Amino acid sequence: MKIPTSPVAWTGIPPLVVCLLLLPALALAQTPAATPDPKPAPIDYATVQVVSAADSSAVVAEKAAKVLPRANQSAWMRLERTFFLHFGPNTFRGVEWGNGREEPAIFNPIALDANQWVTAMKNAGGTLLILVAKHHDGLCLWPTRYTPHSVASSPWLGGKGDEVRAVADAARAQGLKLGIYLSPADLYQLRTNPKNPAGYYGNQSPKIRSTIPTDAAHFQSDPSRGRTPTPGFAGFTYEVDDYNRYFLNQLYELLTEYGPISVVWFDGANPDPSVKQTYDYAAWYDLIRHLQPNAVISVKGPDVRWVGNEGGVGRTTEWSVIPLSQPPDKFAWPDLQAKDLGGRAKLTPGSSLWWYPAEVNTPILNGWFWSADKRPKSAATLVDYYYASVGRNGNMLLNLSPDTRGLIPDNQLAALSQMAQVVKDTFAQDLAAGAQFTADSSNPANSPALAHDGDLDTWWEAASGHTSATFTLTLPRPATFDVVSLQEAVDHRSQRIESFVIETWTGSAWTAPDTIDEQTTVGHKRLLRLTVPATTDQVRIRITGSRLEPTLAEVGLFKQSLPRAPVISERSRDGLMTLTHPHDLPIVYTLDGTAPTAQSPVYRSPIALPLGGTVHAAVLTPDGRLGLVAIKTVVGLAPTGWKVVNEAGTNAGSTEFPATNAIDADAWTFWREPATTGQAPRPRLTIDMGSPRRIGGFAYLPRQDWVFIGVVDRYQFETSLDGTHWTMQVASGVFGNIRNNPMLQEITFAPVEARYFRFTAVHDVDDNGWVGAAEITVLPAKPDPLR
Ligand code: FUL
Repeated sequence: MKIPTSPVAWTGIPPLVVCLLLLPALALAQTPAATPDPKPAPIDYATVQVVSAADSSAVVAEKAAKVLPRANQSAWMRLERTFFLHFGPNTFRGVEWGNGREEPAIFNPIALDANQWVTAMKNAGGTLLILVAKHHDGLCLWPTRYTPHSVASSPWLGGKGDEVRAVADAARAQGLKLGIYLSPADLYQLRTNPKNPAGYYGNQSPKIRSTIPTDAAHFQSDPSRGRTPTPGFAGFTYEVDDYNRYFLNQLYELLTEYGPISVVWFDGANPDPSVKQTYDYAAWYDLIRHLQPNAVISVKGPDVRWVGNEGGVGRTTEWSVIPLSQPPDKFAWPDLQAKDLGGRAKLTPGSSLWWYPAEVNTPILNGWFWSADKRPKSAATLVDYYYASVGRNGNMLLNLSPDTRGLIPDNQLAALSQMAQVVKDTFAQDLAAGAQFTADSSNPANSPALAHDGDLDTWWEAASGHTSATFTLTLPRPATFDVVSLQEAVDHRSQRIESFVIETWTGSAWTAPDTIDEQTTVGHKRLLRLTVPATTDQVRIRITGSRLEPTLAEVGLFKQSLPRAPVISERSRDGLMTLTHPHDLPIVYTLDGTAPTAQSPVYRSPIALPLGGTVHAAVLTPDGRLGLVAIKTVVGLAPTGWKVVNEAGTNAGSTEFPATNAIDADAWTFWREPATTGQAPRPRLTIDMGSPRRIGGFAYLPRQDWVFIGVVDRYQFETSLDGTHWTMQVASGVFGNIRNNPMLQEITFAPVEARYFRFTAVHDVDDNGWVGAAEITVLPAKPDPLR
């Protein structure tokens, strides 16, 4: 709770802060009278609008179409391509989540080079870098005054290193903005951490008047004793408990000692929810608004919304105007994962309409922290990710992972720079340049030409009263394109377009070419790829549904610089994979890990990979060029001829989510059983592989539909040669971060001969009452070099 006095010495609150502090007042101003006025007051543009039961559907639509972004959000949306960087103790332990018991000594990068990180991002078109300053393990990567558990206690640079400083300096030098990730969950500070018995997290300390920044020497004894604030910044007073005071002091250090901070990213994840700790978000937000008023507060905060998955895919219909079930100052910013977040059906009475744009975060590896066995995604996947984030009205937040040297390895850099080159080449030439722009109706001040002047603050707008429109581009000569770029004037007119159709002129008729995505929302930016390129001299955008007069701030036509990658199928139960491409061009491929060339074998029939492996594939164009390379790695043995010999669980034998789904080589079907707790035996699957195999690990794939009912986060794994005598291979393991990133989990152990294996589901994420698996397989043992 903030003590209701203003900061100790704060001057010059910028208009944005005033606007946020006045949110409740704004909300009230929007509540209509109980008896509908025959001539309702005009609806003004505002940063929040409240839907009332008396509103007609037209009024609701108008309110939604008059919600504007705040200034910090407008600046953030224009950044589009942003980067994350995860590096810390987890990198050195090869895990996704730490436990808070790590010794700082583990953090010892011998070649950490923040310039290399920033250069990689800058070269890839990056505009901003969000640095993990403290992950859930609690080790602070800057020399904080408030705990010895920081880089100051590590051997890195003799304890003199400051990763945040190194990154802030490099970012500033290269013109990249800086954001900070500070994990609210802190396992080092956890009250139950044997390594830190005096931990603050969940220690049930009373809320007391605390000055921020607190004098570190009096942090516990008299927190009202502040230390001298950083020059240029004020001090603050809040009534908070020990952990919140600790957190506020950390925020204070990060927000006052490293220059401008553009993003503060609060993660909702918590690896150990058994210890309860309340986060004083109101105080945190207040501190941020005062110290860095231009920053956005992301994810667990009011400015930027987590898109709802870590897989790099935004919704094909992505609204930035989101109905909150409570006023913004009461809303708890939960994860919003439903398919439709802002469609008309969601704009129900009582909801507060709020600008809350999506951020699509995904790691370049199959995990956030580097480890030797994690593979970078292919450039083709990263290009798809660009279209599925920036191209779907969201910002892209791509994570890079330095290795234990403190350098981003070459394989990540290669995928990244190829992706950036493809995007750069594709958007280098706008084929709409020189076109004539017309519309069937226009507001006099918003002519069609304004949709192609390179300025997002000028726009075409349909004439008053029109909610559909046809906007036509007449090109000086026929052009071949396969990407249409649309942008609405969101900063001035909110997000309005609900549906549209792209059409091309064949010379005698209009046709609608096939696009990869549906044609619904636009927002800040929409990039639509055509399935195959179109050649024409006239293109029109037929806007078929809009909440108020539609706008277009910019329109462009582009040709992808490289043909799309072929699609590599999943591996069948028989261990076979197929390659397809809509263009019917020849596909070349390799299986030895190298990139294909024009001389590589041409694909003619399914490829066998029964022991797992990696397929690289690309189309060959008639002029001998290679398209984007698809890369797919399949892990473990194909389950050919495998049988479920036992399913232990209360639903055993059920045909709804049968056990065979876990060994059917189909990632989209899954096995499911009720979870058990306490002393009850845990659900377990026993599989017979038919013959003995030498194995060195197992892999677990949770269900892939981003529903978490039935996802296991703790397991046991055992093997047997005869199905009677069992050897425990992994006593009890945890799939770290599976809740947020439900990807394939690979667990290795010392090689063993086995014909049978059994998987026990010890615990389910979120305690939601179900366990299950989309697939379970075993990893063949690596060849023993001594044999
Ligand atoms: C998740 C965390 O648990 C991951 O480790 C990672 O930091 C990701 C960005 O957010 O919630």
